[in-house]
Amino acid sequence: MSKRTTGDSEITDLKARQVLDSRGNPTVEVDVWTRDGSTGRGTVPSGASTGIHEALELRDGDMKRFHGKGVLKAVSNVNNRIRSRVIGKDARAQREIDELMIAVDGTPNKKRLGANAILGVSMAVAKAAASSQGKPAYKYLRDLPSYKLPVPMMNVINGGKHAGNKLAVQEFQIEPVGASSCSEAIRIGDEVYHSLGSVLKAKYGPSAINVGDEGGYAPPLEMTGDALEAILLAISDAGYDESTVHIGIDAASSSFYNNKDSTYQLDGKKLSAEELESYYEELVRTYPIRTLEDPFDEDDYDDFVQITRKLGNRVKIIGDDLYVTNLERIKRGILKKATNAILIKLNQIGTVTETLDAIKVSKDAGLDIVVSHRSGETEDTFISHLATSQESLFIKTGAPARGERTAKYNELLRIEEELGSKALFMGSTLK
Ligand code: 2PG
Ligand code: MG
Repeated sequence: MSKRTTGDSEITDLKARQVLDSRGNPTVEVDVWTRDGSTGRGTVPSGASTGIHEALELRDGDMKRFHGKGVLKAVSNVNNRIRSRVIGKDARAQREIDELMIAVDGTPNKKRLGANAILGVSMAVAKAAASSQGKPAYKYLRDLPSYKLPVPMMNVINGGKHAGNKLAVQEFQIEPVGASSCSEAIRIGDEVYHSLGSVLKAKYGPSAINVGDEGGYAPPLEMTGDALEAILLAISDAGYDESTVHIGIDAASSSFYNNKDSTYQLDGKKLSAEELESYYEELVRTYPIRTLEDPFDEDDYDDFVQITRKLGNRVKIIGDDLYVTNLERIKRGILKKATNAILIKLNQIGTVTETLDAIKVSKDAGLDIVVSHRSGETEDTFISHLATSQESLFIKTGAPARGERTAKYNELLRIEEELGSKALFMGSTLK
């Protein structure tokens, strides 16, 4: 298509549709067009272990369609209420457009229009603006002379709500921090992933290499230690050691927390918060665990404070369900020194602008950033650009397997190639 005036980023149209995510659930996709013929597409992910404080994902509830999970209301909100207000705006006016949608919604958790409707537009607008400026999205989001690419945090064993096994811990990750580049880290992570497949198959039989929602293996295990032992063995079988590949855990502990008696159910035991903390300490002593996400329930700021005090000099304590990328909750955590790192998910809050604000405030307070996918994903690669532009320490986007996960890692490979000598690597800060 011949462009009229390159760089004329006035929005001429936008359109939403219902498509499927990686779990086969409906999700919102939005296309935005600008006057110079540029386009941007945003496809919205969806969580399973969603925090109770997240922005609302609007679903139809019509049990005759997609078992109630349709998103036609959200699609219609984009095509009607949002479209008429956004046409004519400059796609570069990200904040203005995001704030307009927040105002039209008018609720604290975006329940009227749906955070899925709003985010689809927000991401599509950012991508259309980048394309209109002739820039890759990472460069449009932040123009830097060089970029530090994130360390891949690859989820190689799935448990919790992402798998049909009995592991309480949701994610066991490998972090190839000792690599010299992001692409080398992806290669190392991939090699360890395949070694792990062999380890699990030999020990637990062929069905142990069936995979969970994020592409990690979902072996029939119950004990946290068994999963960690298998990963340790895989790291050495692949020819690496603990200085090159660290281990991370996302406990997603709200999923095994019982608020009636304030206990946590894992490894066949019922543990108090204090007992769980001692257990984490023991794990960190035994295994090269350097990141620990959501070790306690999403409202237990004080237990986060305790563990950060105890382990924070060696381990990144990451708040995910605790913060839900929400500025108010992040500020509370900063005041209390609840964690030393934060997980960032666009759809927890619902706009690109609020996500960038959350990153800025977190960074200014000295928190490390981990840009993250959701367990229900799409082919969208915006988070690879977001992580690169914000110099996120890690990118958490599942195993190096399944198209919706590899889409993000592959985009990082392309970004690194495009940047050439201007591509640096975050791993060097962690060795
Ligand atoms: C998490 C995420 C992503 P979900 O807890 O960090 O791995 O899971 O998208 O299901 O909330
Ligand atoms: Mg999490």
